[in-house]
Amino acid sequence: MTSAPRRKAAGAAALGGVVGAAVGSATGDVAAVVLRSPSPVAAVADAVVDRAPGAVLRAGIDAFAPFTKPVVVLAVLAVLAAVGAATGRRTARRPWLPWAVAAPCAVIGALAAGTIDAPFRSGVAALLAGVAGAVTTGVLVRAARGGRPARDGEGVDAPTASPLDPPGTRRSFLGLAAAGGAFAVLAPATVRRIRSWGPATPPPVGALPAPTVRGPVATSTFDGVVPGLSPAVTPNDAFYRIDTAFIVPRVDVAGWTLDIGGLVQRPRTLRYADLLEMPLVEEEITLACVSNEVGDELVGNARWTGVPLARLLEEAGVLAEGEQVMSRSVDGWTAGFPTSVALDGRAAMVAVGMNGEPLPYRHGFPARLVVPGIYGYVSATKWLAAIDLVPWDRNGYWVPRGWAKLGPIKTQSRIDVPRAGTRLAAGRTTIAGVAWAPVRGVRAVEVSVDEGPWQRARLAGGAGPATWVQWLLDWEATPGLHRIRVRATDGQGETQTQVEQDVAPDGATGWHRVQITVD
Ligand SMILES: Nc1nc2c(c(=O)[nH]1)N[C@H]1C(S)=C(S)[C@@H](COP(=O)(O)O)O[C@H]1N2
Ligand SMILES: [Mo]
Repeated sequence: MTSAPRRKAAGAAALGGVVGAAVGSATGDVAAVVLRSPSPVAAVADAVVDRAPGAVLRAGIDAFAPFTKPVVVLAVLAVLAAVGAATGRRTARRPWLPWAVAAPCAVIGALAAGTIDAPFRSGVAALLAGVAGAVTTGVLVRAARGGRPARDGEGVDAPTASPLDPPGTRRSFLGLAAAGGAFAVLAPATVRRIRSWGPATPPPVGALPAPTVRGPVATSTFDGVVPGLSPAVTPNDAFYRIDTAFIVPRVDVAGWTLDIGGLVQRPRTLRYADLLEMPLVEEEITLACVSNEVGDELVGNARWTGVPLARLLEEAGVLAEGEQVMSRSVDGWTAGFPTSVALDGRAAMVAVGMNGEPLPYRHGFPARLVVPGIYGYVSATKWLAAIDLVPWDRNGYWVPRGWAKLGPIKTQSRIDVPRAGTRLAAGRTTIAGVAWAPVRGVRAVEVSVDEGPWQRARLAGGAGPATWVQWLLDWEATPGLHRIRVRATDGQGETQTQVEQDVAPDGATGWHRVQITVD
């Protein structure tokens, strides 16, 4: 029979293993944020979601939308905690066990993260995670035992603290476990805070000059009509942020220049003041990330102010071999797209303003590129340092990392209201969302409830082809479980495909659907 103190010690060893697993996971996450590689635990969760076998598991995963990802991450953490507990319990007799368990965990994390991006850095992050997990487990199990090595003949369960153990061992175990737990909980959040630390808006650079040309803006929006519907124009502080910068570059405008060069007749260097002296245009343009999953929020619509890129290229005189506009940021990130895209009449610009203000630091102050109709990863360089005209065979940052060379934005529509998984009262309600197909424009949005007929939604008026459009549909909700789907048709009459495709290599496809309950 196991004595009560013995059980207590075994419990402490198990707790040590759980804390070890938590410290390992958190270390992997922190390392990934610092090294700008995918977080190993999140990557494993992604792999589970993407490769979930069988219809049952798939349905289970879908049922948690839009919380699928957090739920699966929690499940992965729960598995790690269970593995940690089992390991901790057995470590007293086998001091090498935490290493033997951490190694395969680290390999799985490295493979999952490394297949998404940055294989080498993913491996380093996973290695650090494994080492941190194993060391923490070892230290805590030893503390739980009062620092005594295992004796021959002792059972699998850790021995108890004996009257001969130094006083305060228990306290030191609890202190160490608490410290490990605190690290695991606080470090991932803290490192993310550091990542966006600092002022959001640049020091006053003076108000931007008024634009001389204004593009179309939505004349009748549905703002304020349905709570939860995305506003027609996304406020700066709510606009999604995607970049590889660990710390937001905070460029001093006094020393900043933009070089336009490469295969051009007249290379040129512009200062911030030079840009502001040129006639500025203002255009509403929807920016979308290629990594945006169907129904997700890596997309936003802003009113951008800037100098037309076509004008800058015409002044520079692009040579025939300058087939690609390759832009580079102050931190060395690059993006390229066909020169013809910049000259086909769309409102591509070097933007200095976002929604009437100078660009916020995190959105590219002092200047960035905005090109309607192509994903950000091939075009929307923030903290712009240079625009080079180059041959087509040169590649921007993400292309050798498995993303498509061309990145036209795919037609997409999203249900904002009701949110997936919510409960509604029966009766008249409104289904609402946004749809985008830049630069083809959105001609129609249709909604289907429970596989029923497609019904035309009402569209907000006047939005240009480069922006998303809000849509609404009134619905008589009847009690029960319902599935709502949406699809958009672009300005060329092409309806968004139902075929589901992952974000890599050139953007997700499929119809957004939400499941809700009506009481
Ligand atoms: N300098 C720099 N610019 C960048 C990136 C980056 O990593 N570094 N990421 C691009 C990507 S992938 C996207 S989707 C958009 C996002 O712009 P936002 O953060 O202003 O929304 O910026 C683009 N510009
Ligand atoms: Mo992106």
